Amino acid sequence: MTKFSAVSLLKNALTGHRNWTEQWPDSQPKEEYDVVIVGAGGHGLGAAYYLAKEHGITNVAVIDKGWLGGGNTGRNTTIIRSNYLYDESARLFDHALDLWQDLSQELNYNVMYSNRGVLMLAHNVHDVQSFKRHVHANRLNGVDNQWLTPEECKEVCPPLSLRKDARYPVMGGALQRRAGTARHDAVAWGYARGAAARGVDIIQNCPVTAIRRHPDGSVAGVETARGFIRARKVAVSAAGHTSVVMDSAGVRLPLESYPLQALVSEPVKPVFPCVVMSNAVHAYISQSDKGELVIGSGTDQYTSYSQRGGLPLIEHTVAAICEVFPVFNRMRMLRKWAGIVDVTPDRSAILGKTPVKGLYVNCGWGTGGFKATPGAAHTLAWTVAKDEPHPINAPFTLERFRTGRLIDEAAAAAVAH
Ligand code: FAD
Ligand code: PYC
Repeated sequence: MTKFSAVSLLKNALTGHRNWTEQWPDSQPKEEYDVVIVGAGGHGLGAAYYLAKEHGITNVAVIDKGWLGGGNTGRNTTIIRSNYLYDESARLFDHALDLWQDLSQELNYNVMYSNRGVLMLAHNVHDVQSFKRHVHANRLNGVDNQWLTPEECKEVCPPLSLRKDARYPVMGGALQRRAGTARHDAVAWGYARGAAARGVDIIQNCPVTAIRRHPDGSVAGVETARGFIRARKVAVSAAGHTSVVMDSAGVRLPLESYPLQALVSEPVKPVFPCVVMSNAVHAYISQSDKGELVIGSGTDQYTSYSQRGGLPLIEHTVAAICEVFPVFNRMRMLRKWAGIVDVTPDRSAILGKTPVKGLYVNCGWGTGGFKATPGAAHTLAWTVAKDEPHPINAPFTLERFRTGRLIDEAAAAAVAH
């Protein structure tokens, strides 16, 4: 694997970029692996990377029904933050935020992490009270977050309108300065490259059709479009399709799958210096390095696997954005898309062991799992390697829906559920 450095970039620039070697091979499945991971999104690829790097487990395959990073990893609006309410979430998302800081160096791959700050706007008294509660809870957990007046919000984000007669007047905001964005594809590619360099097979265009179990109940392997693959351990990290895959192993998950949409505008010069989110209006916005405004919407009202999403939601989002940022009124939108997000009843992830020996699951990230990618992957790898919970993922069990020990982040979520 070529190491990226100033020297290698210069050398390849001088030869017209014709001599770069492939970043990961297109592997064919072997008959047997120690670990099979279903889903080559950031979470699955990251788990393979940490399994190889930190636990020395390299006889691993990551299998995807499509191309790697083509699921929600490549469809999200890349917002990274750790300002969740509950202690369990704060630990998990702040662990991820710590890993984001050095991820480019760790992977020798520029994931373009940019800690430009995430500002969550309050538009009503409930928002003000709820966000102030978050600020206090975050600070108790050592997570940076601060309350800003409307005028301070405008200083952070000059395009913001402070019109008092607006349908959604700005009454203040919570700013996490360490939060920001990263380049989503690069995260998948960086982990894929790092995992493949350590011997992991990445198998694309190969749907997993079922999980098979031994007569004693333990996991035996996966049926795929290219035949049966034996595995001592299987980890499922298939986002909106996780419940279907897990159902084939006889494990029912409390998940509902919805389309979540996003859209981008035509590119313009840098005008938007941070990320702004608004729970009340179900809209969030940042500007990509290419100059496009990246705008996120809410989830559809109905469960679906359509990967399109309804137009009325987009219209509502754009109307809200235009009211909060009238300066964008005349911008043209270029394209919209959706991803299928996996939503749990308490809007927190399920990450760890399952009742089936040798079967692990990482799902329920709903509208907010991109930011968790390094943290989820890192702790999932630990759990698969040691067959025990990591102290950080330990509360995120499937069991909690039976015992009632929920981690109820619904109110803290960024978008409509
Ligand atoms: P994915 O990247 O979806 O990977 C799962 C993979 O499993 C897919 O590649 C899929 O092809 C594969 N798969 C499925 N079924 C099978 C099968 N049977 N066999 C083989 N492979 C299979 N989160 C944030 O933190 N911040 C945001 O700003 C944000 N914005 C979002 C905006 C949108 C529009 C969407 C859709 C999501 C957003 N999210 C956001 C959520 C975030 O994208 C996801 O939680 C996260 O990317 C999940 O990563 P993953 O690796 O688990 O899943
Ligand atoms: O979780 O921060 C988030 C988020 C933003 C957009 C979608 N999810």
